[in-house]
Amino acid sequence: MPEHRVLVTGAAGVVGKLMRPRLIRSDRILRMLDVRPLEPAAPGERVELLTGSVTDPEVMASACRDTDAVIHLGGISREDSWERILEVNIAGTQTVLEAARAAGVPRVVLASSNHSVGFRRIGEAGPDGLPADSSPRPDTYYGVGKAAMEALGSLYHWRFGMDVTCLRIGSCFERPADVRQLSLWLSPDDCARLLESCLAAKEPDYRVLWGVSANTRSVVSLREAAEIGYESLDDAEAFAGEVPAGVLPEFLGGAFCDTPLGQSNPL
Ligand code: 15L
Repeated sequence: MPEHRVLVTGAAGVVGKLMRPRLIRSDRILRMLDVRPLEPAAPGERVELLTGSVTDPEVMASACRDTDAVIHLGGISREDSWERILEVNIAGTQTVLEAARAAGVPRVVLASSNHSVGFRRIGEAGPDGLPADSSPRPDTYYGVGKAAMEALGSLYHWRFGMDVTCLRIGSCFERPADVRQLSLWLSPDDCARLLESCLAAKEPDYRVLWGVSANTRSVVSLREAAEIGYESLDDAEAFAGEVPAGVLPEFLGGAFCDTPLGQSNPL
Protein backbone atom coordinates (compact mmCIF):
# COMPACT_ATOMS: atom_id res chain seq x y z
CA MET A 1 0.00 0.00 0.00
CA PRO A 2 1.35 3.48 -0.75
CA GLU A 3 1.56 5.98 2.09
CA HIS A 4 -1.93 6.35 3.50
CA ARG A 5 -3.88 7.69 6.45
CA VAL A 6 -6.35 5.65 8.53
CA LEU A 7 -8.76 7.33 10.92
CA VAL A 8 -9.64 5.32 14.04
CA THR A 9 -12.63 6.55 16.06
CA GLY A 10 -13.04 5.51 19.69
CA ALA A 11 -9.26 5.39 19.90
CA ALA A 12 -9.23 5.68 23.71
CA GLY A 13 -11.60 2.73 24.15
CA VAL A 14 -10.69 -0.86 24.97
CA VAL A 15 -10.26 -2.00 21.36
CA GLY A 16 -8.84 1.34 20.21
CA LYS A 17 -6.04 1.16 22.77
CA LEU A 18 -5.27 -2.45 21.88
CA MET A 19 -5.13 -1.57 18.17
CA ARG A 20 -2.94 1.52 18.34
CA PRO A 21 0.41 -0.26 18.57
CA ARG A 22 -0.76 -3.06 16.30
CA LEU A 23 -1.90 -0.90 13.38
CA ILE A 24 1.32 1.09 13.14
CA ARG A 25 3.04 0.67 9.76
CA SER A 26 5.85 2.57 8.13
CA ASP A 27 3.59 3.60 5.21
CA ARG A 28 0.67 4.63 7.43
CA ILE A 29 -0.37 7.64 9.44
CA LEU A 30 -2.87 6.68 12.13
CA ARG A 31 -5.30 9.45 12.95
CA MET A 32 -6.76 8.68 16.36
CA LEU A 33 -10.00 10.35 17.48
CA ASP A 34 -11.80 10.21 20.80
CA VAL A 35 -13.82 12.43 23.14
CA ARG A 36 -11.58 11.17 25.93
CA PRO A 37 -7.90 12.00 26.33
CA LEU A 38 -5.45 9.99 24.23
CA GLU A 39 -1.92 8.96 25.15
CA PRO A 40 0.53 11.48 23.66
CA ALA A 41 2.48 10.27 20.64
CA ALA A 42 5.60 8.32 21.49
CA PRO A 43 8.81 9.52 19.81
CA GLY A 44 8.65 8.47 16.16
CA GLU A 45 5.07 7.19 16.43
CA ARG A 46 3.22 8.23 13.26
CA VAL A 47 -0.04 9.26 14.87
CA GLU A 48 -2.25 12.32 14.73
CA LEU A 49 -4.40 12.84 17.80
CA LEU A 50 -7.81 14.48 17.57
CA THR A 51 -10.29 15.25 20.32
CA GLY A 52 -13.99 15.27 19.54
CA SER A 53 -17.18 13.30 19.26
CA VAL A 54 -18.38 11.06 16.44
CA THR A 55 -21.74 12.78 16.89
CA ASP A 56 -20.32 16.14 15.80
CA PRO A 57 -20.48 16.65 12.01
CA GLU A 58 -17.76 19.35 12.07
CA VAL A 59 -15.38 17.16 14.05
CA MET A 60 -16.03 14.29 11.68
CA ALA A 61 -15.63 16.46 8.57
CA SER A 62 -12.14 17.51 9.61
CA ALA A 63 -11.28 14.02 10.91
CA CYS A 64 -12.13 12.51 7.50
CA ARG A 65 -10.13 15.06 5.48
CA ASP A 66 -7.25 13.44 3.52
CA THR A 67 -8.13 10.03 4.94
CA ASP A 68 -8.03 6.76 3.00
CA ALA A 69 -10.04 4.60 5.38
CA VAL A 70 -12.04 4.89 8.59
CA ILE A 71 -12.15 2.27 11.33
CA HIS A 72 -15.17 3.23 13.39
CA LEU A 73 -14.76 1.82 16.89
CA GLY A 74 -16.36 4.80 18.65
CA GLY A 75 -19.59 4.82 20.60
CA ILE A 76 -21.07 3.26 23.71
CA SER A 77 -19.78 -0.29 24.20
CA ARG A 78 -22.61 -1.78 26.25
CA GLU A 79 -26.28 -1.36 27.11
CA ASP A 80 -27.46 2.18 27.80
CA SER A 81 -30.61 4.27 27.58
CA TRP A 82 -32.42 4.34 24.25
CA GLU A 83 -31.71 8.07 23.92
CA ARG A 84 -27.97 7.58 24.36
CA ILE A 85 -27.82 4.61 21.97
CA LEU A 86 -29.81 6.60 19.43
CA GLU A 87 -27.61 9.67 19.72
CA VAL A 88 -24.15 8.17 20.06
CA ASN A 89 -24.30 4.78 18.34
CA ILE A 90 -26.94 5.22 15.65
CA ALA A 91 -26.81 8.94 14.79
CA GLY A 92 -23.06 8.86 15.48
CA THR A 93 -22.53 6.10 12.89
CA GLN A 94 -24.59 8.05 10.36
CA THR A 95 -22.44 11.12 11.05
CA VAL A 96 -19.25 9.09 10.54
CA LEU A 97 -20.48 7.55 7.27
CA GLU A 98 -21.80 10.84 5.94
CA ALA A 99 -18.55 12.65 6.74
CA ALA A 100 -16.59 9.84 5.07
CA ARG A 101 -18.78 10.05 1.97
CA ALA A 102 -18.53 13.83 1.78
CA ALA A 103 -14.73 13.65 2.11
CA GLY A 104 -14.47 10.92 -0.55
CA VAL A 105 -13.15 8.29 1.84
CA PRO A 106 -13.58 5.04 -0.11
CA ARG A 107 -13.47 2.53 2.74
CA VAL A 108 -15.05 2.19 6.19
CA VAL A 109 -14.82 -0.63 8.72
CA LEU A 110 -17.61 -0.62 11.30
CA ALA A 111 -17.22 -2.27 14.71
CA SER A 112 -20.49 -4.13 15.02
CA SER A 113 -20.96 -6.74 17.72
CA ASN A 114 -22.20 -10.24 18.49
CA HIS A 115 -25.04 -8.42 20.28
CA SER A 116 -26.66 -7.52 16.93
CA VAL A 117 -27.51 -11.24 16.83
CA GLY A 118 -27.37 -11.87 20.58
CA PHE A 119 -30.64 -13.81 20.61
CA ARG A 120 -29.30 -16.40 18.19
CA ARG A 121 -29.10 -19.76 19.95
CA ILE A 122 -25.60 -21.06 20.27
CA GLY A 123 -26.92 -24.51 19.39
CA GLU A 124 -28.54 -23.32 16.14
CA ALA A 125 -25.14 -22.72 14.61
CA GLY A 126 -24.59 -26.15 13.03
CA PRO A 127 -21.18 -27.69 12.38
CA ASP A 128 -19.86 -24.74 10.34
CA GLY A 129 -20.88 -22.15 12.91
CA LEU A 130 -23.39 -19.33 12.71
CA PRO A 131 -23.08 -17.66 9.28
CA ALA A 132 -21.56 -14.20 9.34
CA ASP A 133 -24.60 -12.61 7.72
CA SER A 134 -27.30 -14.17 9.93
CA SER A 135 -30.13 -11.64 10.09
CA PRO A 136 -30.19 -9.43 13.17
CA ARG A 137 -31.71 -10.62 16.44
CA PRO A 138 -30.47 -7.99 18.89
CA ASP A 139 -30.41 -8.61 22.63
CA THR A 140 -30.41 -5.00 23.91
CA TYR A 141 -30.86 -1.43 22.68
CA TYR A 142 -27.08 -1.64 22.27
CA GLY A 143 -27.59 -4.60 19.94
CA VAL A 144 -30.29 -2.69 18.04
CA GLY A 145 -27.76 0.11 17.61
CA LYS A 146 -25.28 -2.36 16.11
CA ALA A 147 -27.94 -3.77 13.76
CA ALA A 148 -28.70 -0.18 12.69
CA MET A 149 -24.98 0.37 12.17
CA GLU A 150 -24.91 -2.61 9.80
CA ALA A 151 -27.96 -1.27 7.94
CA LEU A 152 -26.36 2.17 7.60
CA GLY A 153 -23.21 0.53 6.26
CA SER A 154 -25.28 -1.32 3.67
CA LEU A 155 -26.97 1.94 2.66
CA TYR A 156 -23.65 3.72 2.15
CA HIS A 157 -22.27 0.83 0.11
CA TRP A 158 -25.23 0.41 -2.19
CA ARG A 159 -25.92 4.15 -2.61
CA PHE A 160 -22.39 5.42 -2.93
CA GLY A 161 -20.17 2.41 -3.71
CA MET A 162 -18.24 2.77 -0.47
CA ASP A 163 -16.36 -0.34 0.65
CA VAL A 164 -17.99 -1.20 3.99
CA THR A 165 -17.14 -4.09 6.27
CA CYS A 166 -19.10 -4.67 9.47
CA LEU A 167 -17.31 -6.80 12.03
CA ARG A 168 -19.51 -8.67 14.47
CA ILE A 169 -16.87 -8.65 17.16
CA GLY A 170 -17.13 -11.33 19.81
CA SER A 171 -15.09 -10.43 22.90
CA CYS A 172 -11.94 -8.49 22.11
CA PHE A 173 -9.83 -8.34 25.24
CA GLU A 174 -6.27 -9.25 26.17
CA ARG A 175 -7.53 -12.67 27.21
CA PRO A 176 -10.86 -14.49 27.54
CA ALA A 177 -12.53 -14.10 30.93
CA ASP A 178 -15.21 -16.81 31.01
CA VAL A 179 -16.54 -19.91 29.29
CA ARG A 180 -18.58 -17.90 26.79
CA GLN A 181 -15.51 -15.97 25.75
CA LEU A 182 -13.66 -19.23 25.09
CA SER A 183 -16.04 -19.43 22.10
CA LEU A 184 -16.20 -15.74 21.16
CA TRP A 185 -12.75 -14.37 21.94
CA LEU A 186 -11.03 -12.19 19.38
CA SER A 187 -7.40 -11.86 20.35
CA PRO A 188 -6.00 -8.35 19.93
CA ASP A 189 -3.45 -9.64 17.40
CA ASP A 190 -6.19 -11.36 15.40
CA CYS A 191 -8.29 -8.19 15.58
CA ALA A 192 -5.40 -6.28 13.97
CA ARG A 193 -5.02 -9.05 11.34
CA LEU A 194 -8.71 -8.86 10.56
CA LEU A 195 -8.63 -5.07 10.27
CA GLU A 196 -5.63 -5.31 7.92
CA SER A 197 -7.60 -7.76 5.74
CA CYS A 198 -10.52 -5.32 5.65
CA LEU A 199 -8.21 -2.45 4.69
CA ALA A 200 -6.66 -4.55 1.92
CA ALA A 201 -9.89 -5.97 0.43
CA LYS A 202 -9.68 -5.80 -3.36
CA GLU A 203 -13.16 -4.90 -4.61
CA PRO A 204 -15.53 -2.36 -3.02
CA ASP A 205 -18.22 -4.45 -1.37
CA TYR A 206 -20.53 -4.69 1.62
CA ARG A 207 -19.62 -7.43 4.06
CA VAL A 208 -20.73 -8.61 7.45
CA LEU A 209 -18.05 -10.78 9.06
CA TRP A 210 -17.49 -12.44 12.37
CA GLY A 211 -14.68 -10.95 14.42
CA VAL A 212 -13.41 -13.90 16.45
CA SER A 213 -10.26 -15.96 16.70
CA ALA A 214 -9.99 -19.57 15.48
CA ASN A 215 -11.18 -20.79 18.86
CA THR A 216 -11.46 -24.53 19.41
CA ARG A 217 -14.92 -23.87 20.88
CA SER A 218 -15.99 -21.41 18.19
CA VAL A 219 -19.71 -21.31 17.37
CA VAL A 220 -19.51 -18.87 14.46
CA SER A 221 -18.26 -19.10 10.88
CA LEU A 222 -14.92 -17.68 9.82
CA ARG A 223 -15.38 -18.77 6.21
CA GLU A 224 -16.57 -15.33 5.09
CA ALA A 225 -13.69 -13.52 6.80
CA ALA A 226 -11.22 -15.97 5.24
CA GLU A 227 -12.50 -14.88 1.82
CA ILE A 228 -10.86 -11.48 2.31
CA GLY A 229 -7.67 -13.09 3.58
CA TYR A 230 -8.20 -13.15 7.34
CA GLU A 231 -6.22 -15.88 9.00
CA SER A 232 -6.54 -16.20 12.75
CA LEU A 233 -3.43 -17.38 14.54
CA ASP A 234 -4.90 -17.48 18.05
CA ASP A 235 -7.20 -19.76 20.01
CA ALA A 236 -8.87 -18.98 23.35
CA GLU A 237 -8.29 -22.59 24.35
CA ALA A 238 -4.80 -21.61 25.43
CA PHE A 239 -6.49 -19.83 28.38
CA ALA A 240 -9.08 -22.52 29.16
CA GLY A 241 -7.31 -23.48 32.36
CA GLU A 242 -7.49 -19.90 33.65
CA VAL A 243 -11.20 -19.11 33.26
CA PRO A 244 -13.68 -19.96 36.01
CA ALA A 245 -15.71 -23.13 35.47
CA GLY A 246 -19.12 -22.47 33.92
CA VAL A 247 -21.61 -23.46 31.25
CA LEU A 248 -22.20 -21.91 27.85
CA PRO A 249 -25.28 -19.67 27.86
CA GLU A 250 -28.26 -20.60 25.68
CA PHE A 251 -27.92 -17.46 23.58
CA LEU A 252 -24.88 -15.93 21.95
CA GLY A 253 -25.34 -12.60 23.75
CA GLY A 254 -24.96 -14.26 27.15
CA ALA A 255 -25.73 -11.91 30.06
CA PHE A 256 -26.81 -9.11 27.68
CA CYS A 257 -29.96 -11.17 26.98
CA ASP A 258 -31.10 -10.74 30.60
CA THR A 259 -29.81 -7.26 31.34
CA PRO A 260 -32.65 -4.77 31.93
CA LEU A 261 -33.33 -2.86 28.74
CA GLY A 262 -31.99 0.66 28.69
CA GLN A 263 -29.98 0.35 31.88
CA SER A 264 -26.37 1.32 31.77
CA ASN A 265 -24.45 -1.36 33.61
CA PRO A 266 -20.88 -2.48 33.99
CA LEU A 267 -21.28 -5.85 32.14
C1 15L B 1 -19.53 -6.10 23.15
O1 15L B 1 -20.12 -5.71 22.15
C2 15L B 1 -18.98 -5.15 24.14
O2 15L B 1 -18.59 -3.93 23.57
C3 15L B 1 -17.84 -5.74 24.94
O3 15L B 1 -17.59 -4.91 26.03
C4 15L B 1 -18.17 -7.16 25.40
O4 15L B 1 -19.23 -7.15 26.30
C5 15L B 1 -18.51 -8.03 24.21
O5 15L B 1 -19.53 -7.44 23.43
C6 15L B 1 -18.98 -9.43 24.60
O6 15L B 1 -20.06 -9.83 24.20
O7 15L B 1 -18.20 -10.11 25.26
